[in-house]
Amino acid sequence: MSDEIVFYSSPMSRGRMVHWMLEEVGAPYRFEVVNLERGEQKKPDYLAVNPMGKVPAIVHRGTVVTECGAICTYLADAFPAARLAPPLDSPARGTYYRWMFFAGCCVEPAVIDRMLSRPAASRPGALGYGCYEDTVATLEKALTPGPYILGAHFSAADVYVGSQVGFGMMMKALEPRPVFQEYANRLQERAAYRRFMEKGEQIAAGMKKA
Ligand SMILES: N[C@@H](CCC(=O)N[C@@H](CS)C(=O)NCC(=O)O)C(=O)O
Repeated sequence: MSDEIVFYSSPMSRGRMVHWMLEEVGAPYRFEVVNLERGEQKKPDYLAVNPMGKVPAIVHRGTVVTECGAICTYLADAFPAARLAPPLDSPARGTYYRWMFFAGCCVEPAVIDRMLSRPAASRPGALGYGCYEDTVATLEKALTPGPYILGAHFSAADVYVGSQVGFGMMMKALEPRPVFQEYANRLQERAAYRRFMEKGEQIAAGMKKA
């Protein structure tokens, strides 16, 4: 069984989070471009990998993993030498899961709803994230004083939360509070972040030429 990670993605998609994570992990991976504009995500070959017809997805040691949060969590555990998750018996493990899930279940839908100017819910209590204001205030508190969401140590949770923060501010759907800006700047200085950006740009340029 191959140990290589096959990474299905498009350079201008949520797959960016996983691409960054793969660079943090440092394990060999093969980027398989799924061209969303050409609808390749809905073709049978790819639906056999992810029946949702969405990117990203990875295949590693014969197992398919989809959902950015799940993939980042999986990779941190599959490659412990990269030290991107607190040990299983550490109290920080609970905090780590907490913000991983908060990013996917609260930050992402709150930011996307704001980006799409979706009307406020008539019953905010029925929404997993409640309301945008509470979600953003909770996120700000979690990132204070930092420098990372678990405090002193960078982890996969920063890849996932930090990607949401960077994307939200870029789309003007997340208020550029100083805490968010400083956090995003700090993360973007990482060597793995720069590598993934450079590789992503090269892949995007190749797609334009093809
Ligand atoms: N919940 C998924 C969302 C994935 C997703 O929505 N991907 C978008 C790109 S950002 C996609 O593949 N869209 C193409 C489509 O739905 O046709 C995750 O976190 O991985």
